Amino acid sequence: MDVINLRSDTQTLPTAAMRAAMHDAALGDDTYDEDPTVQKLEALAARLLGKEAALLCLSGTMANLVCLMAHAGPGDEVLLDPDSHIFYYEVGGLASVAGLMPMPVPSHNGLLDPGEVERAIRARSIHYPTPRLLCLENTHNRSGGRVVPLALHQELCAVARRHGLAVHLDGARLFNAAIAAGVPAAAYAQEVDSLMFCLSKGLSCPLGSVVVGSREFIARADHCRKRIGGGMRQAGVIAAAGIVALEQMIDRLAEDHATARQLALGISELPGLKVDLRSVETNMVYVDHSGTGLSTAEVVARLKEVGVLVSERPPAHIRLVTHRHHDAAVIDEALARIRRAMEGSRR
Ligand code: TLP
Repeated sequence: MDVINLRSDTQTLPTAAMRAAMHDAALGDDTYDEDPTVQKLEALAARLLGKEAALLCLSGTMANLVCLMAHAGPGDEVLLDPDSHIFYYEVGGLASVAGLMPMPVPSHNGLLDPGEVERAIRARSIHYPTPRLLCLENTHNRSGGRVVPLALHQELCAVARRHGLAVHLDGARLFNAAIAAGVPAAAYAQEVDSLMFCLSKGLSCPLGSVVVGSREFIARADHCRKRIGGGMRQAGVIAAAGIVALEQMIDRLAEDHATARQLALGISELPGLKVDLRSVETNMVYVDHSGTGLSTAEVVARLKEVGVLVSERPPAHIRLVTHRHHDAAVIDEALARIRRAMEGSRR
């Protein structure tokens, strides 16, 4: 039985074109600024997003951290959603490595409210840390891959600017957001001081995330990356796959959105399982399993027995993420297996 792996789009493997490009990549020492393939990827990313410069990092977590460090110093305050990836999943690097003070502003279904953000920005005072940065996330992971509409994104950035804050966008899946919103990714990028996007998710690279910003910001980010041990040598082997991703893999993300919808519609017909179909805007499906009477771990284990791998979002949800390895036929098979697993029958 072939396993259907829907735990994350991070599970994607590099394409044949990526492997060939990695094999053939021209290489040099990137710490000397001498890797031509890294330079090509960074120039391509900067151009695509309408920014002056770019910086390749090893992971999305590293890219976010480098941006936090480049924007703000120990004791400064960062406004962000407690459900954001930076706050929730990045091991507290914000505090432990960058020394920053989080000011949580909760989102509603992945969307921050500009008025609530504005009210959370405190006046400069001897008593308060200095607010320096607003962090945004698009698509918003913990709300089910929801898209922040461009107009709201613009409003949030305007609030930050009015109060002298910089804006960082965690755009791990920014191209999913842009495709779903029907606007160029550069339209989102234009509003922010820094953004990072991941090559290693739906775009199928084995690793790598890219930060874009002004030349001056990227020079600072480069320094911060080095400080946390992220200076690289012949990183063209990574960058080569990234170039293929940007040239060949962006448009097809729409297929993952279609299979996510197919999956969501199918699951919502199964007894005990609930999906808020409005939340399925990109490639993620969060399923409320509370109607089954099973714990999240039990649901995940049952699905694993029928060869469907999903992520736990306890206490009441599992997360399924679609990606290029699973087309509509595989999703039909996944639905059949999920039905069987939830009926309690085993293969
Ligand atoms: N997200 C992963 C897990 O960590 C949850 C996933 O499977 O979705 N920002 C966002 C919005 C992300 O979703 C992720 C990864 C990251 C940053 C971090 O990227 P990596 O894993 O490359 O450090």
